[in-house]
Amino acid sequence: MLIRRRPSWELPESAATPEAVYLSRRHLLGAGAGLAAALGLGLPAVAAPTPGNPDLDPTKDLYPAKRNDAFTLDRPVTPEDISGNYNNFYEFGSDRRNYQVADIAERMPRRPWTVKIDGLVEKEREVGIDDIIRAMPLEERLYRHRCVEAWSMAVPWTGFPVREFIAFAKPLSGAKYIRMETFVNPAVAPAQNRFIYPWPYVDGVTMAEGMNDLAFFVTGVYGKPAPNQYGAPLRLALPWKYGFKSVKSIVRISFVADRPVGLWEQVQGREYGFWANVNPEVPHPRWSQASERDIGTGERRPTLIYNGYGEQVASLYAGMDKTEKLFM
Ligand SMILES: Nc1nc2c(c(=O)[nH]1)N[C@H]1C(S)=C(S)[C@@H](COP(=O)(O)O)O[C@H]1N2
Ligand SMILES: [Mo]
Repeated sequence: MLIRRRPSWELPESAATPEAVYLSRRHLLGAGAGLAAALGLGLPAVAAPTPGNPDLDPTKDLYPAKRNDAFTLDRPVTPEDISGNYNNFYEFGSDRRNYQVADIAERMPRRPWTVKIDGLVEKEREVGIDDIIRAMPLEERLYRHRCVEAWSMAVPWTGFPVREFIAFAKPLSGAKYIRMETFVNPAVAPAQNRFIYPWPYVDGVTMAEGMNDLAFFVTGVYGKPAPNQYGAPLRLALPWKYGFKSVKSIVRISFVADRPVGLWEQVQGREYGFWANVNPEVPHPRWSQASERDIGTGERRPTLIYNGYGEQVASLYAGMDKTEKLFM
């Protein structure tokens, strides 16, 4: 008999605001343009829909998905106009602190989009994203997100457990890791024209991590299909790890025998490793990880081991700290 204990991260959900009421600042700006046109200021009355407009998403009917109440927060949900305008998505530029990343990302077409499933699987195949999303049990989860740069947010993701995708992909027993890869399309992602990073963006997890209940594939946010800057149409959310592990806009998922080398590990292996579990006591070589700035409230708060999800994931790493750098 399995008795469900109340895990430590199920803290009282002090101020998780119903996200449906959030108004996107960028949409307000759009409304402003319409008003300007009505006043005869010569701007287009209706902005042409961009290829990345989530309102045109063919899976829109699946939202909002039912919230899974097992996942609660100890802090307010970050307003969409803040989390949606403070994005690390280096393919679209490295200045996350203005509207640039979101605006440039919105030019990326969301369809057609396929995901290649390959490596150690029963049958390699390339599947349309809608066929994946419609085969999966979508749910909403409130998750904390901790970037290695010492900022954090709390977001209502919609998606499905990685475990469900593993069952869909049918890996062979030799598969030990799941490697995930982002698109390469310099025509829409300007930074991919510059050879500063070894594109595509890659990262991965062990099979055991992927099977953990917390490992989540995201398709939506704030009760609707995710706008591109969040990593549409498919991204990872691994809330106990630093954010760079959560690969965005995935086009290829490979089941492999060898540990994949992530983009950040490849370019800066002394600072970023494979495990990247959140730990306030292990500083980044260039800054402390003891606390973080909540981009929603602006408050500084103490960082929690495994970002507060230790009860779910600590056992994955039992005894490994002797041989592995688990926290970088
Ligand atoms: N393809 C890709 N995925 C990525 C990144 C990126 O630059 N490219 N940045 C990572 C980092 S460092 C973080 S913190 C999160 C940011 O997700 P957010 O923009 O939704 O906050 O995405 C991660 N996934
Ligand atoms: Mo990050």
